[in-house]
Amino acid sequence: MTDHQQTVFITGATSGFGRATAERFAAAGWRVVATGRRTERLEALATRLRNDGADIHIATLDVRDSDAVQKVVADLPAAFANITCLVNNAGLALAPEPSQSVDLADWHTMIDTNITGLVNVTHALLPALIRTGKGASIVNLGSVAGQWPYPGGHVYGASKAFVEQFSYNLRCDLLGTGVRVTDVAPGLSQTEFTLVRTKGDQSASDRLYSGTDPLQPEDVAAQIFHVATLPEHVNINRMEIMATRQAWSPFAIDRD
Ligand code: NDP
Ligand code: 8X3
Repeated sequence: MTDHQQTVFITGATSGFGRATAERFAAAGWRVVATGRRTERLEALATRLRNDGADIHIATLDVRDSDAVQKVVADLPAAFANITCLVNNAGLALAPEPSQSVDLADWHTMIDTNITGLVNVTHALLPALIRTGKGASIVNLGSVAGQWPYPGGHVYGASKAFVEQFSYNLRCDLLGTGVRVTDVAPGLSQTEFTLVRTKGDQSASDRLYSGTDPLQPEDVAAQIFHVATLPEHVNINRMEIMATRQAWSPFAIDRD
């Protein structure tokens, strides 16, 4: 199969990693299915990529709605129905405050999006991916937060730990089908992530990314493209990516 016949299905393609991933695969001649909730952003992306000669199909989609997910998959135009790569990217963090101060609705939104949404899309696309077989892949966006605890990480980090273990368990079940699964786990990355997490606090977002060199969406998109285009006998199980200027801190200790 040559590159230009391959199709990538991306969730959360309206911003950040998802949008950069759509651009990266389109530039390589892949057909792109770009989904997300903000239709006007999908339309702008489609116009831009089509002007560059790409084949792109857009669908407004909230991954939390399993009926809508199934309908988007069932309604894929024939040219976009043979999926080679699923990028489960849609996700968010909310409520950076400690667990004891969090609004329960924010925990539910993260679970519904990062866990339920991701399994909704995976379940709907597994038949197509298995039909593709060798060379197919599922790339799930985990996070350093799935492995490394930090204050205010609570349900967000736990949801990304789910993504990691679900990825490994999928690998077990998909053994023999040719379908690969990777948990791509970035650290500090400059996207709309912090704006969403702080519910629109642009200055908090600017503060987090200023004076350092965070990962950019294109850096992560390049690695997603890399794992999806490795030789078909190669599976990267987990890829953790950090900015060079990010590392770990010592344990916190409560003292008298
Ligand atoms: P952005 O906020 O820039 O992008 C998030 C994307 O997810 C948007 O396109 C948004 O689209 C989409 N999304 C959110 N909720 C839903 C939903 N219910 N249904 C469909 N789409 C949804 O953040 P990032 O690009 O940074 O985040 C992408 C992924 O990477 C997330 O899973 C995040 O947890 C993960 N990540 C981010 C890191 C970072 O530091 N930035 C580091 C590690 C992982 P729309 O609102 O239009 O639906
Ligand atoms: C996003 C990176 O460090 O804010 O997943 O959890 S972090």
